Amino acid sequence: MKRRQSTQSRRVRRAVFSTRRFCVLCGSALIVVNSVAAWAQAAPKFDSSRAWEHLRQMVAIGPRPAGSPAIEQTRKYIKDQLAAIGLKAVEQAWDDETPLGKVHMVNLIATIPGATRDRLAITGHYDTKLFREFRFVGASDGASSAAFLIELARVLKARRNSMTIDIVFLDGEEAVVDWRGNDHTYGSRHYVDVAQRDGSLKSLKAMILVDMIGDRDLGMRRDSNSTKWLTDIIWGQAAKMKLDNYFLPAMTTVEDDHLPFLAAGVPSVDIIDLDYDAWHTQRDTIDAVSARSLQIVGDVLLASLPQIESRLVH
Ligand code: 1BN
Ligand code: ZN
Repeated sequence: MKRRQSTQSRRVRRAVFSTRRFCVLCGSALIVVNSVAAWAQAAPKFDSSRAWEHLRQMVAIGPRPAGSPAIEQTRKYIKDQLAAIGLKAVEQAWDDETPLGKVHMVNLIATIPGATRDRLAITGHYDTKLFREFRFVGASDGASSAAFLIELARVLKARRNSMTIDIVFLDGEEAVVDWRGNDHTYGSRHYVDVAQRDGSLKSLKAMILVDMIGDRDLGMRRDSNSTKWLTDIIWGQAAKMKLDNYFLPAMTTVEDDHLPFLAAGVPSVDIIDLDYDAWHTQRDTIDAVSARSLQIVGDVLLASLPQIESRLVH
């Protein structure tokens, strides 16, 4: 009797145990399924039709040189768009000395939280070069980077980021007169100066710059000034995605907003299409750019982020 009872209770215990094990498995499977579903919902893809609309709106404002009423209007557009996705753009304003006298400039910084305080900055300029002899609206050179960053901010806000991400809209990239001496990269130099002085540069682990990525005939060479490992990750990812006809293996050397970051010791990369025959001409209009080019850069950059994060987060 005793033995029968104990056999029975063993059987019951085994049944309970296996049911429990089944439930535990079931439960964890459910959790996995739910979190995969939440994850899929929470991480939207880069949507170039949204980016295209931002580009169109900024081009419609017209020429947007540093210090102009039109760049003030552009700032309002960027801030409003970021606010609509729940991000606050902090203004970093200053007056800089230029060959044409003092110019009021403003960088916009939107911070997207991540699992660590270590930061990755993703940057681009939103000013256009001042040309008096023709109307320059900078569809690729100015609007493409700003439009791209607004849409990227939307995607990254919904992503689980390993690092804090600063989306930085730089003012004053363009020369006020000529690209020589200090007449260029006002916004990036100012950002790095401030960060060095207030100590926040220490937490900035890398910088990714996008510039002139709208070219409808997109082709971006690797920049020899950029940090090799960052360039390798991004161009390598593009090759894996069979997009190496846009992220070309050929080399070039570019001076741009990444140089002040590199000089301060921040690993940096410039993703730029300088082989753009409308560059600094009145032909840099909406007809010379395409949403598809923005999509390609968005897809490659987002696919590269996990590798960049694992290199930087310990
Ligand atoms: C990029 C877009 N740049 C100016 N507008 C930087 C640059 C200046 C790149 C001179 C190459 C030469
Ligand atoms: Zn330019």
